[in-house]
Amino acid sequence: MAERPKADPHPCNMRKLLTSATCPHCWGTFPPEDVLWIAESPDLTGDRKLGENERVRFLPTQFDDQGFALDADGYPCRENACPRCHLRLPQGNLEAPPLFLSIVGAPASGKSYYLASSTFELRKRMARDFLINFTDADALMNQRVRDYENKQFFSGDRYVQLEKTEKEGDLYNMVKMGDQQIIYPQPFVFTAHPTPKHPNAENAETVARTICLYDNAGESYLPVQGADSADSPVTRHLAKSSAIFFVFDPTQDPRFRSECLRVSNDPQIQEDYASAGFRRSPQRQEAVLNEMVRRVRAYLRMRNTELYKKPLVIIVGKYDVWRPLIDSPQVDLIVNHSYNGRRYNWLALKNLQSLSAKVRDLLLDKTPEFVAAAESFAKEVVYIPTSATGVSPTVDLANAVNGFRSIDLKPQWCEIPMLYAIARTAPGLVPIWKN
Ligand SMILES: Nc1nc2c(ncn2[C@@H]2O[C@H](COP(=O)(O)OP(=O)(O)OP(=O)(O)O)[C@@H](O)[C@H]2O)c(=O)[nH]1
Ligand SMILES: [Mg+2]
Repeated sequence: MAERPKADPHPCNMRKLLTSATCPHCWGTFPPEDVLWIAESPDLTGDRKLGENERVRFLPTQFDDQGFALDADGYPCRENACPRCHLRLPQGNLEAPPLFLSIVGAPASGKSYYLASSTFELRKRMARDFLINFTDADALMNQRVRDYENKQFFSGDRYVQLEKTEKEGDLYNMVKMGDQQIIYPQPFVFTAHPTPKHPNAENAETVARTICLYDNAGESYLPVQGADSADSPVTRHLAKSSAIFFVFDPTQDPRFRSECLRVSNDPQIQEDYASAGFRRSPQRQEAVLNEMVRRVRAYLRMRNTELYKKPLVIIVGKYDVWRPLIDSPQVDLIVNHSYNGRRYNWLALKNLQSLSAKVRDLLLDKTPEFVAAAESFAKEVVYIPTSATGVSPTVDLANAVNGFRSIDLKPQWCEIPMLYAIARTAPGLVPIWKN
């Protein structure tokens, strides 16, 4: 019998890998050939960092014909793990450069709703408008954000609400590093790569990105002892971020609120908001921004006067409440133009900048200290209004919060902050129309 041609066994020789990969859990960097494999055999359990219920992590010595590692029981394995923290690692993290995007904001500012609406919109719009496949790098790791999306957009005419993000629980992973138990936040990882009709389809390998997002509890961003520490480094993704999103909630500022009361009946801006079940941050939003600035400067060893060089996007949320406070809000942020004889969609930079200037003027009027704090930290600050829901939450007759119905939701501009961050920091994926 003719001998079967031997496939080169090591997976690193079978697909194009980065020279250095970054773990989305512990942010450690390592050469992809050091990646661990997770045993498939049900009998191989117990990991010194993750505990006895986790399957064994190992550095393989044997591979099957297709390049998959074989565990000690001879089972071909499919899943990888970080050599530093041993947590599960999507394959995309070995293949496409990571794009970390941090979503910062005070408690109840709307981070979780924004996250769900933005990923839900991006899944549709990236494919339809920008010929980009935006998809889960690992469906299991993204389960929480998929649950948020399902609740928000597939609950029909039932009233639903997203729960407050907790500071502990199943959104965190415990890892034993030496003698210490470290708590890492669960990352949500997406891959964004050109589809065959994208103008950069030929360069898919170089322009593709692995996008890493987190849903922190607002309390983790407050300037209080222990909110982020060596054994609970829950906001240290800030050090890796390509762009920072700060979710500013106008309904949490008394100066904005009195203006909003003229134009909206949203229950969050009413006197009895707490008895209806709504929350507000115990600290002012500019204090939360200043604390973020302090952490970023410390992690990146920046001097106090040094400007942050990556984009700081101020997401001014709950736009449905304060929309009437800026004039001519109708503007196209995505435009269609031709390139090399074919028509494509572009992010309209000039329109975005003029919208940003209007929102900045409003913030400067109502919360000048917030604008000053943002602009004395980052060189590039852009203000983007978004509404995760397009409508206000409802309360029932007994004045208890009902939440939202999927059939009523009309998110506005939730995809724009990420499109902007991708366009500015990952060249070749989302085109920018500059005129
Ligand atoms: N009107 C309006 N309300 C919103 C919108 N997005 C969120 N909310 C309300 O804001 C409240 C807080 O939203 P969350 O997304 O849970 O806030 P968060 O920042 O994740 O809060 P933590 O998890 O505590 O940090 C919810 O009760 C929602 O009803 C929006 O686009 N419009
Ligand atoms: Mg939340």
